[in-house]
Amino acid sequence: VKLDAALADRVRSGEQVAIARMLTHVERRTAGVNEVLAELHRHTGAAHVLGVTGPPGSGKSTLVSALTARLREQDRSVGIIAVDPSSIFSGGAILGDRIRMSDLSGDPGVYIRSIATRGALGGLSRATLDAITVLDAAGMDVVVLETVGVGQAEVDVLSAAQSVAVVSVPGMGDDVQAIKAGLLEIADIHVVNKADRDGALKTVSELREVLRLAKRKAGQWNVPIQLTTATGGEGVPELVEQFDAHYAWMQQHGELERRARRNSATRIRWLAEEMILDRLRTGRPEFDEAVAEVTARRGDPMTAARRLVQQM
Ligand SMILES: Nc1nc2c(ncn2[C@@H]2O[C@H](COP(=O)(O)OP(=O)(O)OP(=O)(O)O)[C@@H](O)[C@H]2O)c(=O)[nH]1
Ligand SMILES: [Mg+2]
Repeated sequence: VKLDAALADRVRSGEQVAIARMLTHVERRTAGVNEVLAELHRHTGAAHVLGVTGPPGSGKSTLVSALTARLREQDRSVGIIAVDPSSIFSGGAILGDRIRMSDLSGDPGVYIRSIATRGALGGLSRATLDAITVLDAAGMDVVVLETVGVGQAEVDVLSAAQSVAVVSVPGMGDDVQAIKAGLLEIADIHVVNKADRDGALKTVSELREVLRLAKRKAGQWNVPIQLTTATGGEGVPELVEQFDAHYAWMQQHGELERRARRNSATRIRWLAEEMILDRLRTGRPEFDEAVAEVTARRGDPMTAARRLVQQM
């Protein structure tokens, strides 16, 4: 597949076929994809980017599906990126299948894409961030990122989200899983899903206690705890309201701008790191030469490193 020059415009007009093609280019790193992404980047920033994370099987995909249905009732378009259908392990259905089975299938206001990790974590982060760019530029009102909350790369990638919901479920041991997984700091909203099960209120009070101990500073966002039953949709309209309230709060308090800057910094840093590491590979003549030099004591590591960095 080759990249055609009109692709950026077609993505921007929200054409599903163009979005799909562009995301394939993003995953395959087709030659010329960076130029199209650069063009698209200028037209981003309007979408509200949500992150939904939590332990495997906690109901993230079911929740995202219910959330999407609610947003569609409000006539908002939704782009969904599911990072790694890890459901093979938890027995949950792959998000795409879930949506395909639901009323949302064939809805032109919904676009869904799964990105497989394939063990390449750097690649995962980049493809995911670029996918957000594509869906944002395509005019999606809301972009939802579903990632399982295990592994640093999955957590890192959530820094691209503006509002992160961390999903917990009742009865999975003594401690709230979100705390164990180190997801507490990134939660803008806590969701206790499977509220139809015993122990949901106990999980809520455990979370409340943890949040109390974390001692919110004056002027900080007050992290809410939302009970949901994703399978029946209970609590989902309220969750949408929480996301909207968080967005409004960020706008009013300069937090949206602060997160945008953080996101830009992260993206530049990740890309630059990738480029630098690529230059410092065995097989690169200037790198091999430096290695030979230092090994033969004709040069020292610091001088060699400085020279290589300056050459970049
Ligand atoms: N009882 C109950 N079951 C639920 C609820 N939400 C989801 N489930 C079930 O929990 C199982 C896992 O749901 P998924 O939505 O696939 O969970 P997930 O977190 O996306 O799973 P992974 O992507 O594999 O990590 C499925 O069998 C769902 O039907 C709920 O609110 N109540
Ligand atoms: Mg899932």
